Amino acid sequence: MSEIPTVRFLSNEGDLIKEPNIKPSNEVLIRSYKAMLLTRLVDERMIVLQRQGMISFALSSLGEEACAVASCAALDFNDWLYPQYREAGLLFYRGFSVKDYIHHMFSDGKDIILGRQMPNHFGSKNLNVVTVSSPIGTKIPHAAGAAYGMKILKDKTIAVCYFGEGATSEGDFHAGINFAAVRKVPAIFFCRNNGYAISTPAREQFASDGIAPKGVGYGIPAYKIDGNDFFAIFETVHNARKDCLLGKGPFLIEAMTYRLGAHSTSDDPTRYRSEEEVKKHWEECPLKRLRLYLEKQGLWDKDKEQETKELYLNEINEAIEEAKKTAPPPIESLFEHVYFELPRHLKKQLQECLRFYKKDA
Ligand SMILES: Cc1ncc(C[n+]2csc(CCOP(=O)(O)OP(=O)(O)O)c2C)c(N)n1
Ligand SMILES: [Mg+2]
Repeated sequence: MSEIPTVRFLSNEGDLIKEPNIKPSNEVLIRSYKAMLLTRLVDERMIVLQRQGMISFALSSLGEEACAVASCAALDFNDWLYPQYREAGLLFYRGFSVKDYIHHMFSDGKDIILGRQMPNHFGSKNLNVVTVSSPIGTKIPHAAGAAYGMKILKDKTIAVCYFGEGATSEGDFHAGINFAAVRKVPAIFFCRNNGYAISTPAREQFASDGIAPKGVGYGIPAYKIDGNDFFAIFETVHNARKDCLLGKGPFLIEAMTYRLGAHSTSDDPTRYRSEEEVKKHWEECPLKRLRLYLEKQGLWDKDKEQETKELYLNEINEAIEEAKKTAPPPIESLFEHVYFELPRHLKKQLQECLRFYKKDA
């Protein structure tokens, strides 16, 4: 069995065990910590709102926030991102507003994708973030194809595709990685191995030693990293991006992390894993590790933490109040943005819909 060492720099106590070669600036570290904190606070509120019946569904990135944020911080703004659904942090890092995010979670009339997706299936054309789709793994061939386009056009950009370890059991993973490898495209395939695909533990999903050896099988460089270590993610993604632009891509990165929360609001993890197991993984919490590091460097303290939390919670509360008052998307919007001219059969369906709506009003 192939042995790929795990890249790790940051201890659970927030000390650097060894110096990374590529280190983010203090400004990037603080911006990233804030994006991780914001992700956690928004996620917490969304789960409560779902329990109160205000929104239909919610997924959280609890314990995995560093994967999206540290990787995004190491990229260029023009790189295209293909997230799964636990990557809200990359939107916040790129400047997506809390209001826009919460309108999306409410699927209301101000949701930029007009309620056409489930909550947590965000996207932003302005921020080069391709909208999440529910079928697992489908974005892997899309990212490979987009990166091939970038190569042909000689763009100085790359595509980064995020997915869980469960997605690697899909055919799309193999088709996408193989295509990307053969065409030597500038892409990073970033796998968050959080130990579970809903209730199925990783040990029941594949017989290989994790995901990284699968990259070796397809002939591409593969890394295994501590996915809760901001510095390990930042350096690995930074180097992989640089090498992608030199024609040495694609890369497969397996980030070892842990899903501290439930899969989604439709899941009860107490049915398939113990509290002791979860408690043990809290020690590796990526937010705590980065906060302790920042505190030890004199870049953060209790007052800043308190002020930032208050600021974000106010922003979240305001956004929720606004979303509660926002009407759902107009029924006509269901028929928009696909055809330049609406075909006859859809015109008929639209008329029927409007008739029903009028009847209800
Ligand atoms: C093709 C497909 N099969 C099954 C599902 C149902 N499903 C939704 S999430 C999920 C687990 C995915 O696990 P993983 O890729 O490890 O991501 P994680 O949720 O752990 O972040 C499954 C099976 C789906 N959405 N799409
Ligand atoms: Mg998983």
